Amino acid sequence: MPSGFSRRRFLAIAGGGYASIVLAGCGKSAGPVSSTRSAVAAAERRRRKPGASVTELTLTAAPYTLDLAGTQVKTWAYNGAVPGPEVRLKAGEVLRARFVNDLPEEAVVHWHGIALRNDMDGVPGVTQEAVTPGKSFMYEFTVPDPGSYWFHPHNGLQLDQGLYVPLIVDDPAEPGRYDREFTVVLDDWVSGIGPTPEETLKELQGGAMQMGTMQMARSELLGGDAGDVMYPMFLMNGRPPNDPPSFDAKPGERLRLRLINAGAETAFRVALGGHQLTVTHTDGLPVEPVTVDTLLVGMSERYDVIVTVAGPGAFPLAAMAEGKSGQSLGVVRSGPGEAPGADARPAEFDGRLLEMSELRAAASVTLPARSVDRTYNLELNAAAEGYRWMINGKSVLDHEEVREQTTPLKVAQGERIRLVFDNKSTMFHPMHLHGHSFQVVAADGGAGPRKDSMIVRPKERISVDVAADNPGQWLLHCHNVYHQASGMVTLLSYES
Ligand SMILES: [Cu+2]
Repeated sequence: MPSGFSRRRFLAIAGGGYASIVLAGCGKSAGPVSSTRSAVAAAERRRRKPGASVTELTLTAAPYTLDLAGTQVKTWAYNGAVPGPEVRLKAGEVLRARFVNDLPEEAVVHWHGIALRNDMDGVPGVTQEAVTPGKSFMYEFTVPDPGSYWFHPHNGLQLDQGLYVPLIVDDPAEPGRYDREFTVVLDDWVSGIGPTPEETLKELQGGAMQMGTMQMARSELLGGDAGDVMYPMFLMNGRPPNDPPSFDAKPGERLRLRLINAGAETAFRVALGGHQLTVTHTDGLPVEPVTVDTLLVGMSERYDVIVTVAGPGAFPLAAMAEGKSGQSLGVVRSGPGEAPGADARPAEFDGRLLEMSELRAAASVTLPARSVDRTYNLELNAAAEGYRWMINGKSVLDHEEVREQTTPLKVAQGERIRLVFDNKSTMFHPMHLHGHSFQVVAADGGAGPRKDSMIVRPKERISVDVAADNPGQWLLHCHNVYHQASGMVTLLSYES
């Protein structure tokens, strides 16, 4: 898309179109709170503590050759690694990141799960102009909440390249009841060894389910259809199962594993052979701990788990591509012993599975009880023809047209909003809201976990509550990148 077109659209949203509103002033204006409005700056001022320290980094996205157990594959990466080198800071600090786009196409950076100022959210045509090749953009925002986050592009299908980086925000008051921690990033991989993401999307649009690379993946756990793209490989921390990453520890130690699904189209079922997993955080925020054998991690979701290391020995940390063929693998090593094989399958996969219904937000992050001001139903469905995905019957291919082509979900600052995800399709959708962490409404009406991404299975209806405390224009979309690129996008719009 010519950047001139993009720029014109962006200006319409960010300022020009609402110039009369801004000029009217006097606080009685009505209209969208654009990314450039003073409410966004005011929200940032409330978050920023005087003297907050600043973490600076340069983030370069560029073509990159990744070594997969001796096979060189061409992909794209941040700062010359897949995943990109982990970024760490403390809650309350400021992140100042200069993004340099050395890719051959437009790009941005979206800071997934962070409750940041809207104009730094990295959505092309909505919160900023896309960064053209050779150009750069300075992101600067306060990072308010501790937890496990990550960042990635928000342009087309770029996420199905190697463009992802964990962003870990430490809690200055962390109780630290663990001895070591590891970040574990899962990914479905095709770059350099199969069709490009664009070719894959074309095949999907051509209805090419029978062509061989694509066939129906099935999973009871996901309620049926588990995906359309059969990936040739799955990675853990950028490494294939025949060259797994090693997580070294001592017997009896408590490990915190930060599980991040950076995959574009695959949910993973995770288990550690010979161990149980105590779930402590969902999408960065704490829950009342629940101990299970295995759990499902949807695209863009994060789960933090604590394990007490058995051993001495070498234990498979396996992430099965749910409903598909293959897995990603790592090794928790607490002593000598033969490494598990690439297809090691922990018995725990068939053990006790984490259910969303047993999770409760920790008291420290539970939203205060109050009445709901507005409820929005979001019907998730496929178009009758072609490979098009819809929210409430609307399909948006370009983010910059989301305001025109959907009915934005209007909210006012200070309100409590209920979103009801109603999946009428035959496939699961990991639904993601930008700039907020919602609270899942439990079956008894109580407080479920806080999350920013939520798997909604076929025939499921799931309600989540949002405290509207972060003004701006926020995308709400499916995190299956092929669904997102095929229309499954809408907008939460603060109005004043
Ligand atoms: Cu979807």
